[in-house]
Amino acid sequence: MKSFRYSVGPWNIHTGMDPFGPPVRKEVPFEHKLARLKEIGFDAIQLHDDDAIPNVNDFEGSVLRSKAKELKQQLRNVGLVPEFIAPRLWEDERTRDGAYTANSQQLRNYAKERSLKALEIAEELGTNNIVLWLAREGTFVPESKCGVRAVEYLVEAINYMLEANKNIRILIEPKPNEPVDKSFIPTAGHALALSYLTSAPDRVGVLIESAHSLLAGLDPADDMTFALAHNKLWGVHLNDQNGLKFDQDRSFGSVNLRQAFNQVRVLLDHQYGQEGQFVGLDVKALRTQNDDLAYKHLSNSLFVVERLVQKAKSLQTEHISARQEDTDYEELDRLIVDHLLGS
Ligand code: XUL
Ligand code: MN
Repeated sequence: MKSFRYSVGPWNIHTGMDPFGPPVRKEVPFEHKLARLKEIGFDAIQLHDDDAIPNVNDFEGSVLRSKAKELKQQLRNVGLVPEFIAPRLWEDERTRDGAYTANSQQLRNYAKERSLKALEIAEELGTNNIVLWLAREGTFVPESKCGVRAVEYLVEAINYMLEANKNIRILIEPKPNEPVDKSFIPTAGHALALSYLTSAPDRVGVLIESAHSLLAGLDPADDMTFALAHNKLWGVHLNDQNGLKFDQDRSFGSVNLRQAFNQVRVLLDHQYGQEGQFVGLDVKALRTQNDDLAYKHLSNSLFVVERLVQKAKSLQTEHISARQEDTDYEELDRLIVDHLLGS
């Protein structure tokens, strides 16, 4: 019996191409990915607008909607539900100066219109969740943009979406850098503060990705509890990350087991998932994996989450309370490490 409902994106099965080398594995057709993900134990699929409808720029109106309906049937046939749609605003050449925060009004308008397509796809698929990873909203050259105006543009774009569909809710996925040098919304704190500037703060929350918090020098579990305290933790992307480098999307728990444990512990302690939230992964297979072995990062991550659930549930809470009482935190530290080491 699984402890959470799990989700993952089709981009998490990939060819291993990186900025320094070509693909090392075959591209897996979308329908095969779906079947394999279901088999591994996932319940839901995360989708960018163009994962859902390839070349989404080329379609609109009833054609767009009928393609989304076909996908809905395809997902139903496999037994996966859609978790969210995310407009992919970082690949089109019109977003090279940013999307919602581009200096050109015409290009900002493109970003907003493209986002409406994500809303339409979401509506057809039957999900209310729109994820915004604000990939290119930031700077390399500080003088190139006004930070205050950038926040105003972001609020304007979010309000535009909230107004266009009164049922959707927006999950901001903060990340401090990559591909930009300095992001306008680098952390969960910034994302939450931004939510309160919008016209419907109750429909704007966050998705916390472990690696993104780590890249900001923060502890993912702390970002999660901060969002939980605001009742705005609506999604997570569990993975791992070795220090302040590029976004590594390592298998969950593979770098820092205690940090991974604490993410699972806070999710359990605060009944994450009871209102339908999914535990999402955003992990990449190492480039060394051949075609057949390029799914282990997914099954291993699920395995580690479930193992850590067992660890969190078997913690002797009375011992923790006693150490909180007498503030013997050295002993608390030892107790946790010993518990994680097992017998
Ligand atoms: C990028 C990232 C994205 C989002 C969805 O670092 O995490 O894949 O999760 O757009
Ligand atoms: Mn992510």
